Amino acid sequence: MVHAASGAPRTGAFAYFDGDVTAKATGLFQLLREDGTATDEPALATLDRGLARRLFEGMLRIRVTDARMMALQRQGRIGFYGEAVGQEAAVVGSAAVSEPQDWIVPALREAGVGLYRGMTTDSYIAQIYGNAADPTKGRQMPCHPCDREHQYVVMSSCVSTQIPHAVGIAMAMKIAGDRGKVCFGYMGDGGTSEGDFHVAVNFAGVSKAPCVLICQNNQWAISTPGTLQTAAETIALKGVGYGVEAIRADGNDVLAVYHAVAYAADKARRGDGPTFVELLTYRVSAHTSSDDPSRYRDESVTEIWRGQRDPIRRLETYLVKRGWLAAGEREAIAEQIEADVRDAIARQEAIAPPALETLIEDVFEEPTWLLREQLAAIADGPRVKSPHHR
Ligand SMILES: Cc1ncc(C[n+]2csc(CCOP(=O)(O)OP(=O)(O)O)c2C)c(N)n1
Ligand SMILES: [Mg+2]
Repeated sequence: MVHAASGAPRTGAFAYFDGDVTAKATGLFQLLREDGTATDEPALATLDRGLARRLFEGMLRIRVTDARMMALQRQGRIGFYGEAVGQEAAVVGSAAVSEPQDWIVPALREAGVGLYRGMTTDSYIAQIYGNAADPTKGRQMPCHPCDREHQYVVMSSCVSTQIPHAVGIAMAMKIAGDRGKVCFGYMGDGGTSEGDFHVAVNFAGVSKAPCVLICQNNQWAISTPGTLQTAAETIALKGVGYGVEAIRADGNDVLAVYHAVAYAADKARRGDGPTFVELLTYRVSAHTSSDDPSRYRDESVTEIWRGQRDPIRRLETYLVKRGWLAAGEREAIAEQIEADVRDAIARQEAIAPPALETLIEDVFEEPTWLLREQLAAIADGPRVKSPHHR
């Protein structure tokens, strides 16, 4: 919407996309400064109010849901959780670009993309509990959600194995002549050190696959800091090495994320090939509920990202100044989300685990005698009942 018509040079902040290949991969595209002021007011003149509010609501949904899920984990009601606190702009800004016909191949922190596309809170929570309403029948770890209807593929626990899948899906779309569809593949900074990343980006470039590969550079891979992850000046430059255009943007500026990813997705929809987008952000949370980052990093740095660099507050300040968000409205939206999440938890906690027979389903059309015999043996044996399933 704010991009110049095809062929015409872009102006103002958007001229970033017409810059030199290296400049785009080493600079930092930004539309909102840390204090919520616009880097280029005219560039935001045509910003859609509804979109801006959806981005805000989407970020708050992740923030509120994550907080509730972490509380459940600490109470022993779910086994495991990984938050995306501080990374909401990267998640939601990119999700908002995707269209229903697109495919999403996420990494660890993108459950919010699924939720933004329409995965219900109930389905998300059912998958965390692994109950009878869980579409994967309790066979996944918590925090590995999927949503077939919204073309949101389950995340891969093995770092970066999903990137060849994302590129492969895009290559298949191209072979099938599916113009206008994009596959979004996500990864973390640590993911870019894996062989699979390099194989995938290479093939994306060679095949001109209609994909947008998005790296959430949150500067940590569990306890490995960015400085020990790569000697490259930026992660985006790794795309340039494979002939894939790379864009580096401020991952805590949701408007910058949205426009950088929109630029990349428009290009893929036109048939002009892949883009690698590096979104600079910070993992404000622990790696997961099993981690204690105070043992390996200076948490005073984390506090800077949690406070003055918070992506939600940045957009909030801008929206309030533009008259698009009333004072106190944030609290009202957050309360509504909180109520939705609490209701969904109550519903899902009341649902029993998947039926025992589901253990032997989906492998053979007709379960073999051996599986049937094993099931009978389990059914006769003692069963441990979860205290949370009534
Ligand atoms: C192939 C593989 N190696 C190691 C691990 C253990 N592991 C899980 S997440 C992770 C770090 C991932 O870091 P990054 O890609 O930056 O993503 P982030 O967690 O920061 O979102 C590691 C090493 C794994 N799951 N798979
Ligand atoms: Mg990381």
